[in-house]
Amino acid sequence: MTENLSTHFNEKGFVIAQNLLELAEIEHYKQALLDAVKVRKQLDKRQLSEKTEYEQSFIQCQNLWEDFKELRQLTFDQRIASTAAKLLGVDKLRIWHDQALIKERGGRETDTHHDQPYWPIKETNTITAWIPMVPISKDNGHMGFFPGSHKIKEKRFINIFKGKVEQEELDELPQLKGLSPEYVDLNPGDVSFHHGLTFHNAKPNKSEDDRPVFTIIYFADGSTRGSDQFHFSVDRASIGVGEKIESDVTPLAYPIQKPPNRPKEPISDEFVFPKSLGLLPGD
Ligand SMILES: O=C(O)CCC(=O)C(=O)O
Repeated sequence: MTENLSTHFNEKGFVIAQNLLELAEIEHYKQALLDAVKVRKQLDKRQLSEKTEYEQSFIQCQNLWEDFKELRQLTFDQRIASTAAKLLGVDKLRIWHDQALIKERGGRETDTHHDQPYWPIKETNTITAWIPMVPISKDNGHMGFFPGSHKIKEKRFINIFKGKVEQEELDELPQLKGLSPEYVDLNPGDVSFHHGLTFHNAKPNKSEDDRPVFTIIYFADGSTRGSDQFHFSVDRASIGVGEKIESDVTPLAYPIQKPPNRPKEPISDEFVFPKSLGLLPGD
């Protein structure tokens, strides 16, 4: 990885690693992702218009690495994880969770937010790899990042789960003062990385096709639970406030020789086959 990527990431809170993965790999993972989402969403028969506003931004399925072996290879890919570690400037990373984010054709924008307040992790050494399976442009939900917004270390919980976020709420955020989002177009094989404190959003999907994306969220090994806010990544393993977040639900992601086994205690059916959204902050 070049120094330039780190410099860009430190300055702006996001960066694009071009051609990190091969096109043939992306074709393979795209099919694996679509198959996995089909299984996970088999009980959800709703049309886009019948979903909540939050769900109209994307179909979301988390911790696919646990029950889809092919995607486990991607979640624990060392090219992606080593880039994430270098960008954060840490030696070891753990998985917080992975997820599919499929912005359906006709899907609405993703409201402006930053991610860290959704996670009860005290330290803010967190980063997301956003891996598109198709070309991404202004027409199908490209992401926009507020450059430098990660430098203000204050966490602000923006409740995107309840529906459209009002502009007045965003206008009050010190992190966004004087900033406009930088929108990024990506090709399959490119991976974008954003810091957990970087504010971002995504445009609606006005194209004729769904926008399949896979994301992997990492945190620095040694991080601790910061509050009792519910999150499956800590509550499944009964990690208490103040304790180190280390369990088979959030295994080491870098450096490793091979992907880990799935957690001993499987995720519940309610999580795996939700009839609608659940288990998110704000529910
Ligand atoms: O894919 C999107 O539309 C939004 C992604 C996002 O908010 C994230 O990965 O943190």
